[in-house]
Parts: sequence; structure tokens; C-alpha cells
Amino acid sequence: MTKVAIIGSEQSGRTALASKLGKKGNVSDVTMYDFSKSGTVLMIVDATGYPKSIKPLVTALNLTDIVLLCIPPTGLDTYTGECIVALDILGCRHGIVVMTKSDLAYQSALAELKKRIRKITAGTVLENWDQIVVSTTTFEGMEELKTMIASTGEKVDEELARLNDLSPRVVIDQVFNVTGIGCVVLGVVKQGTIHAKDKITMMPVDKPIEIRSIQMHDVDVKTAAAGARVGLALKNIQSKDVDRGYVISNNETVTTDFTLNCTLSRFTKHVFVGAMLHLFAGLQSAPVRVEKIIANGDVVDYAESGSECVLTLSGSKNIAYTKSDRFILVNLDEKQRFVAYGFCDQVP
Ligand SMILES: Nc1nc2c(ncn2[C@@H]2O[C@H](COP(=O)(O)OP(=O)(O)OP(=O)(O)O)[C@@H](O)[C@H]2O)c(=O)[nH]1
Ligand SMILES: [Mg+2]
Repeated sequence: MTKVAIIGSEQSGRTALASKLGKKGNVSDVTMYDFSKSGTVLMIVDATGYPKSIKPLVTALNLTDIVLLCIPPTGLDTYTGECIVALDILGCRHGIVVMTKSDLAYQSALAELKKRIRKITAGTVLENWDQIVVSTTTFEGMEELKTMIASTGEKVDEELARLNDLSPRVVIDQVFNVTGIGCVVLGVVKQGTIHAKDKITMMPVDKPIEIRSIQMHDVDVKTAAAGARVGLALKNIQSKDVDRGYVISNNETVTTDFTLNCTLSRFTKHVFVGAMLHLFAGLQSAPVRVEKIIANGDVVDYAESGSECVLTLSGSKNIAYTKSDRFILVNLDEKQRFVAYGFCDQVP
């Protein structure tokens, strides 16, 4: 199964594109579209609630492996810029720049726009992404785009297969109660393989649970491997005790405070002691305060944009994570909201 996020600024043609790639399913601050035909299975996530909120953007990018960044003929704006910073900070490696609404653009203008995008994305994770020109009105480029998604999907599948033997982790994005069944969650197996009847733990609440049954695209299955989009019926927990972002895993650390080895974006303002930021770990988020900054071994009052530093952060909400998790810091009050990424394990 190939999981695709569709992101971009307002009116960039995201929803039109999503609706041409799949059938509309679940709607929240992200909208899911599904496609399944002759062995090809796609899950498409439209980050509907972005740019108003950045949560849907982070959610869509965390649930998927391939990104379609939509840029309309009107060109790049502040939010396109923010999406590029977000992709870079989240380290999204697989993606395609989709130049939408091509029926409304002149060839020469598109050629200019292509060059401009290359220039702006130089030195970012998007540097080597393919560019494609599409229209959902004339269908220009649509078949080619599907082929590109399929071939990128094959690369992603090879990468995911290498994660099958790790300890299982399922990130939950939706929870509901089904009469007669109980707590049902939807999520993505980020690593490892899960089996029906597995006894495992709901984190960060540290509740022992059992996976009663597993469904993939509404079909009962016995196991699900890394990369799978799953629906799980759970035993020993109620839906009201589960939230988006919770992780089913036996190997999590849970804390409210963090010391992160951070890299600040070049496109953010400096970070100062006392600043209130928002921390994301997967789909979990929590407000945190910057308590201490160490740069080049010295305790400092602020860290410059583009620099590396060790940030000590305090919060009040439990977050479940493992050593390899990439934390994201955002400042909801800034125009370009993505501030930094950081890891716990590299702290000296
Ligand atoms: N001519 C033309 N119009 C398009 C195309 N794709 C989208 N549109 C139109 O552009 C407008 C925005 O498209 P959407 O798909 O809603 O874009 P969006 O990014 O989801 O927009 P918001 O979610 O409202 O920010 C709509 O009026 C669409 O009908 C296209 O390929 N060609
Ligand atoms: Mg939309």
C-alpha cells in the first residue's frame, strides 16, 4: 500500500487532486481518500485544515511516505514556503512537486515557475524531487503522476520491508467506539509486524491491551507489517481513554520534559530562553517552554536561526517516544511556524 500526503498553500488544487486519485473517506482536519484496483492500493491524505492550523500538515506527513506538494500557476507564496520548511524539518525524503491547474497557465510561465522552484528548493530535501505539470480539468499529466507515485511507492516498500523485524509500533490517528466490538482505532504500523491476539501496551498511558483483530481495507487479516494502514479492535481499553497520537508499542519512553539536540531552520527567528513553543513527536503535540540553551558548549540566552544547539524544554503533557524519533518544534505565533527539529539520543 502506498500512502500519499497532498499538501500546499490555499487554493493550490489539493482537494481536486485528491478526489481524482481516490474515493473520499474519513473527514477530520485531514481528509482521507482511498483507491484500490488490480493490486494497487493507495491511501491519500489531504491536509484539509492547513494552512489555518499546522496540525493537519504534521498529521498528513506522519501518516504517509510520499508527498505531493501542490503549487498552482500563481506561484509560491508564504505557505508554500512554510510547506518546504516543514518537509525539510520533518526530513520527508520522497515526494513530487505537482504544478497544478496547468490548463490555466502558459507554457512559458510554467517553465519559469519550474526554474524558480528548483532554485528555492536547492539545499532542501526537495532538491531532487521530480516536478510534474498536471490539470484535474484536462487530465494533463494525471496518468504520468500515477506512474510516478507507483514507482516511488516501490522504493518506499523496499525501505519499509527493512523495518519489519523491529519491535512493533502503531501510531493512532483515529479512535471510535463500535457497538458490540468496543474500542476501534485506525493507525499506521510505523515499524515491526503486529498480529491478532498480540499483547502490547498503549502509550503514553502505559495500559496493557490486546489486539483483538486487525483489518486492512475492511478485510480481516492476521498480521500487518511496517507501512500498513490498519484498523484495530482493542481489548482492555475504552475509546475514551485513547487519543490521536497515542502509540501501541512495548518500547516507549514517556516524559513531559526533554533535552534535544536541535537544528534550527534557517527560516525561523532566533529561539530564546523563556520562549513558549509547541513540540510534535509523531502525531502527539504539547506546549513546551525553553528552559535552557547550550550552543557550542556554552549556556546562552538565545540560539540563532540555522544553528545547532541543545534545548532543555519543559512541558506538562506526557509524550511517548523512542530514541530514533525526530521531534519538531514550532512557534504558532510566527508567520513561518516551523522552528527546529531535534533528537533525544544525540545529546552529549
Ligand atoms: N481550471 C482548473 N481549476 C482547478 C484545477 N484544480 C483545481 N481547480 C480549481 O481551483 C480551486 C481550488 O481547488 P481545490 O482543489 O479546492 O484547492 P485546495 O488547495 O484544496 O483549496 P483549499 O482547500 O480551499 O485551500 C477550485 O475552484 C477548483 O475547482 C485544475 O486543474 N484546473
Ligand atoms: Mg482543499
